[in-house]
Amino acid sequence: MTVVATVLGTRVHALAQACERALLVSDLHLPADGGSPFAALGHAVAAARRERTPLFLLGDLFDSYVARGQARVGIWRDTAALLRQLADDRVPAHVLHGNRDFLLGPEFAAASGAVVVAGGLRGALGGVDTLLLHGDELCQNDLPYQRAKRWLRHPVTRAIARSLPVALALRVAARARAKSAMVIRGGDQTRFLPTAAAVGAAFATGASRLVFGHIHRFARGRHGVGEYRVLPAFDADPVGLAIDAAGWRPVRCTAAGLVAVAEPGPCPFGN
Ligand SMILES: [Mn+2]
Repeated sequence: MTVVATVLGTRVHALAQACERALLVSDLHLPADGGSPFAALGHAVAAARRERTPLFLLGDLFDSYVARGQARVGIWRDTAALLRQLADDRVPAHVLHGNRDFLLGPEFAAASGAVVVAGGLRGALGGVDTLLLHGDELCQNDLPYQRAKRWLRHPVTRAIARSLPVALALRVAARARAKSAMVIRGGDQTRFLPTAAAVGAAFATGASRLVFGHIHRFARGRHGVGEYRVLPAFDADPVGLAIDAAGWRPVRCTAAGLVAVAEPGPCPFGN
């Protein structure tokens, strides 16, 4: 994929082709047992197939993904098989790396038929120049996280992690999640908000719209001349964003299809 910009260390790739329609969801955190978030992803995939709408998963599809062996077992294999239904129908699916599954690699792309994007994505969605990010890079006040991100994503760390046996990889991931949850509970919550400067850096790419997740808040607002949307955590409420030529609107993914939901308010930004 062609890298067209770098935003706060995140490489932004060009979307290969414009999409008249799109369905975007984020932060599914699919657990090992699948559960209701996996069922809701099934509803999203069914709607995307029915309406031939490209699907974009904006990161943290999985609660954790570390080793390449995971793509052959459990929820990771089942999710790849679910996304494969889209590929079989020639409906494109893109999976952006999140902070919990940035080790998703070519084995998952091969199994699912989805495009795995190691960073952000920019392209025309519903005729509007749109930038998609996971959103962790926007939380510039979370200095311990931003520092850890640098060594966690070092090629040597990644190569070791991706080759771990699955059982060991899952233990390592569970320990990291527990530590992160403790840090988040104990921290000054404004530290975990996107900063206004970071959102400005995203719009400095020239995109008219910005969509991200990561902070698990459902929001929309304006920043300068740009418009942004923040997707909620899909495992808490399976709400995504439907985009077409008429605009962009939040929808809930249900067994009965995509159901419109009320528009949220703006997101507070850190300084
Ligand atoms: Mn995240």
